[in-house]
Amino acid sequence: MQQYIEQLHSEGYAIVRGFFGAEDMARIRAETDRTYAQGLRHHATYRDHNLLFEVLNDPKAQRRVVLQAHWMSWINPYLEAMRRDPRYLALLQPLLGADIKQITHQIHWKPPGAKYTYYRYHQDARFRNSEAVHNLLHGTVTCGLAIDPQTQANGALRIIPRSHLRGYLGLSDDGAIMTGQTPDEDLVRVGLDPATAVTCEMQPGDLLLWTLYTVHGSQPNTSAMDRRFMINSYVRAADSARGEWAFRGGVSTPLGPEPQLCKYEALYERPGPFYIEEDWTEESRAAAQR
Ligand SMILES: O=C(O)CCC(=O)C(=O)O
Ligand SMILES: [Fe+2]
Repeated sequence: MQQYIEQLHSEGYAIVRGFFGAEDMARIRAETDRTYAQGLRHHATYRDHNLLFEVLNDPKAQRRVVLQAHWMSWINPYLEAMRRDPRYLALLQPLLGADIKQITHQIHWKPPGAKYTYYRYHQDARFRNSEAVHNLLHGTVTCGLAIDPQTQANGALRIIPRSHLRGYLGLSDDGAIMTGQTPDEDLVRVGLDPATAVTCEMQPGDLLLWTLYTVHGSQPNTSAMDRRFMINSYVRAADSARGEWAFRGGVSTPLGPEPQLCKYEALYERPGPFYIEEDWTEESRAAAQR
């Protein structure tokens, strides 16, 4: 584990090859497909407490697609156990200690043929409540599990090495994150060299680690296959008033009876369930102006 920790600290990312084996991945693929089908039952983005399905009527694919699911553990016992699998503890304990909470639990899809499958360059620190989560650089690790092979063509995550040492840079702060690709000038303006970007190509079962300050994004899926990716972000419990327990005193800890504040800050005021009609695509913004 030491080599991953060192690389995470020095480069801002590391790839653990073969974190989950072929049998685990077959089941994870099946549960991911089940989650997709559950999302597709909704006509638009749907929230119920921390559970979220981001659903879009994609203008290019001309069909409904699911782009993200959040906290699917509330409806999926297999994924609920998997998010706190002992292998995550073995990986995370040297970095975060034995008391670990989880702030994000997400599956992302990039359905083939869809238009909105890119992510502008950003730092995930923007998605944290900085009053409630501290020590953002060293108290948190985000883990991205390759469900499908992650390739240049299907929009694998891209990382700018050592960008995590630059503090918060404000990239893509002006709006939604999936609206296009970051122009090179935006990176240059904050002192980053676009040519240094690394495309994190991975096989199913590989795990990418990155920090909340690591600049990352991804290109659209131009291939005929999906790009399924599971993101779990863990935090040292002592640094965070947010998150669900994953490991408490080194013991894998299931979800309790009530959801805890994670990323959705209006959990108590507006728990749902409700629908959110999407308003961030070019098409919906143009329609709203007419
Ligand atoms: O799925 C991706 O390519 C990137 C997602 C991401 O960076 C995020 O949701 O913060
Ligand atoms: Fe991100």
